[in-house]
Amino acid sequence: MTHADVLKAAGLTEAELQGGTLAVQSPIDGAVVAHVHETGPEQMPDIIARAQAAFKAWRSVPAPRRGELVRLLGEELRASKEELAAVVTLEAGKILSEGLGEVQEMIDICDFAVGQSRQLYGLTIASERPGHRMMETWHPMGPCGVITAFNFPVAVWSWNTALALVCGDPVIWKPSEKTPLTAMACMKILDRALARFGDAPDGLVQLVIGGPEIGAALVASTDIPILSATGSTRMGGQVGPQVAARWGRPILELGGNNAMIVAPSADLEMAVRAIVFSAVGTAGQRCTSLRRVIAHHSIKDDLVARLTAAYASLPIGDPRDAATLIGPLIDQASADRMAAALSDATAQGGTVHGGGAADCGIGGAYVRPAIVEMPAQTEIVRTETFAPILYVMGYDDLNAAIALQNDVPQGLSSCIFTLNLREAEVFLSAAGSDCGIANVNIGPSGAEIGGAFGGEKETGGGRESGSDAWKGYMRRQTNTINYSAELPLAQDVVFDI
Ligand code: UN1
Repeated sequence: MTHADVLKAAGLTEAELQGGTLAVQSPIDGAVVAHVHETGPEQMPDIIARAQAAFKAWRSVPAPRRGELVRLLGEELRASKEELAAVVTLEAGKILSEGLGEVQEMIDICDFAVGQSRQLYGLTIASERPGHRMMETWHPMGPCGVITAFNFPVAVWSWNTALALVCGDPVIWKPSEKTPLTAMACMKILDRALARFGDAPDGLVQLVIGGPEIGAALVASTDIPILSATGSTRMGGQVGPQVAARWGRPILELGGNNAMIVAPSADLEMAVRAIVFSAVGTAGQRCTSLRRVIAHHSIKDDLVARLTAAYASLPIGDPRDAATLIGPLIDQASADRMAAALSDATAQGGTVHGGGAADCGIGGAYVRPAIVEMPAQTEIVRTETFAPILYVMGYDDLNAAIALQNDVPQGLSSCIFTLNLREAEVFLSAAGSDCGIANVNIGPSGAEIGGAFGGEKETGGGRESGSDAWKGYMRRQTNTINYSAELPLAQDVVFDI
């Protein structure tokens, strides 16, 4: 299929794809595939007012009925899975299987959120006063701004939106400027669900396309009480404090610098497979990508030899080709940053295996993944480079390995490969990994939606997706009800008048 065929199959029209000011390139071959229309900053007040009006209506719709809209969205996503995945591949450069996986992740969170719509539970609490009852109620919070990154151009939107909708919150979505077409295609699918649903308020989910000034309007507005932002630590470092300063609630999902500890007892065959998927999958452009291996000295050389052998045979190329495992980086600037990081690593004492451009003959920024043996955790190792670079370091003592793993500014995902129960439990203990995600005998990427997703330190502290992440989209109200004929005060305070 040509790029034009893919966009047409996803329902995008000529009028939507041409005549705008934002040029969209496919990383597959660098071709400019569209010029889309951008939202003007002057339109933002109206868009935010529409979201507020939608909130006034949506908050009073029973939550299970709100869940029905998300159920329909899940159905429509199932029906359009291939078409949407093809746009993800076209615009983000993901291989076919990962494009499909991204849409499956959306379907999964819809299913989860539908169930959640009947489980917005609050506690009942024992009151210290006679004739009193206490409880807590979860109420809708208000419009939720969702700023997403290019690397998961629709899944991250769906984690936020499926939950926000069942929680009673409208959504304004600002996708990455690099992936507006995927967002537009996704809105077509949502429109079909809305049409079947029938009576959703106008402006329940709105898409805004443009640069930082559009995002800034969402960040600044007190009418947007929740602002979920996924992207770089630099971006989050600006957005988080601004939202907090106006008493909004930021949900931040920022950089990672994810490690795997490989212990002497590890199943090395399994570890190699997990390392390769986590380090080079999505061309190393997941926030959960594996960036550091900390291997016990007794198995380190064997592991590096197995990894370099596995890396040598990885098919790099057109992500639409079913045999490809490594597609392009999002753009040439990413490839330049990878090259700069590798030369920094060399200057800091590293030995580089691989790296460099891979000429696939079709344009696009294709690179060979790199393994870099490092004598120590130097500055470049502590830096997240959004590319397939894997730093390998050695250790002798597990506690030192855990300390090394934790000694980076980021705290998203982590894992250990070991068959030793004590080591595994130490890694998961309070004195173990300091990350939001810690796994045993599984790589750090490819998390399921059922768990809360996010991490600590410069990763931003936000949690999205499963577990009780829904609470981030609601306000908690504590209720005390007096059904007695007396008015006793708490803490035995006497205040007779
Ligand atoms: C991201 O890279 O921003 O765990 C999200 C994973 C995916 C989500 C990654 N489920 O790798």
